[in-house]
Amino acid sequence: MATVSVQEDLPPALDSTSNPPSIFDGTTRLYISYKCPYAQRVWIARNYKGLQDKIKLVPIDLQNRPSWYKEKVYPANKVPSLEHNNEVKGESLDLIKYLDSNFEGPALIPDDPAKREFAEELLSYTDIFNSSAIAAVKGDAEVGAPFDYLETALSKFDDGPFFLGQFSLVDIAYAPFIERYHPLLLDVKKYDITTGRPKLASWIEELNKIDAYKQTKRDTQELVAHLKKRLLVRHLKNSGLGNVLPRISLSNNERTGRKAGEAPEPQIKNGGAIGQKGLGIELNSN
Ligand SMILES: N[C@@H](CCC(=O)N[C@@H](CS)C(=O)NCC(=O)O)C(=O)O
Repeated sequence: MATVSVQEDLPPALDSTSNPPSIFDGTTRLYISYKCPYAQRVWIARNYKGLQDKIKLVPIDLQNRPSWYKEKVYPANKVPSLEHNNEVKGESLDLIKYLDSNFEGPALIPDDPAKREFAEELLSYTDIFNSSAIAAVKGDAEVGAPFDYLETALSKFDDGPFFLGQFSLVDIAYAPFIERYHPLLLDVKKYDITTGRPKLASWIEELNKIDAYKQTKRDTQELVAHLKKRLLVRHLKNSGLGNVLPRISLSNNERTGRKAGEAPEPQIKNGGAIGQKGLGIELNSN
């Protein structure tokens, strides 16, 4: 279903020097980090349901986090979290369901029981998918398996290009991660997850036409550079060189969430550190 496209001016991220919003004043707030794929899920759901005026985005700079976030908003100190009806809730998969059940806008889950059952199966696979894909990036596992799973899943319903045919919360759950793994695996392993997977290729193409998602997308080069930078930092830490690492400063883009090109991320030239076994990578990068 088509939704009204609203192009928002994205607010700058709040950091340790920022005052808190007036918490529990009746405003519904979605706390995110512009670079967090988990937060991105809820951001996409909010946009798709056309809730831009009802749910205020509050981006947080996780690397220079305001202390009030943990103290007053969300003791788990993670994003995403949603302040609604004098309560704060977390966990991205719970939140996308919560938005769907408690707010107006196009439904994110179809009524068809078979599709609902399949949705649960696919949602419960997301963590396994992520660990398998991370292991693949690190070189600890065969790259293809998690993406083969998605290709097969995309063949189940043929009334549209998405996991349940029409766009749903399952697509939202996977989109931010595919957005990262696709270019990262191309860059690090020269592995194209769409080769030999026509359904996945078409899913990515169709996803990129959804405004609610497009507005949350990070610049690809910036994402890849950021993830590689984290790989390198982790590698240096693991090799005992962490104490000589300079503090990594955020680019302007990272602070404001502005799209790419305006202040390019420094490129990591040390390709040799990438892809070695045992390198850590967190796609839930701050
Ligand atoms: N299971 C959580 C994961 C959320 C998460 O790990 N968020 C990261 C950023 S992408 C975070 O807030 N990290 C901060 C920290 O762990 O201190 C969800 O699905 O919402």
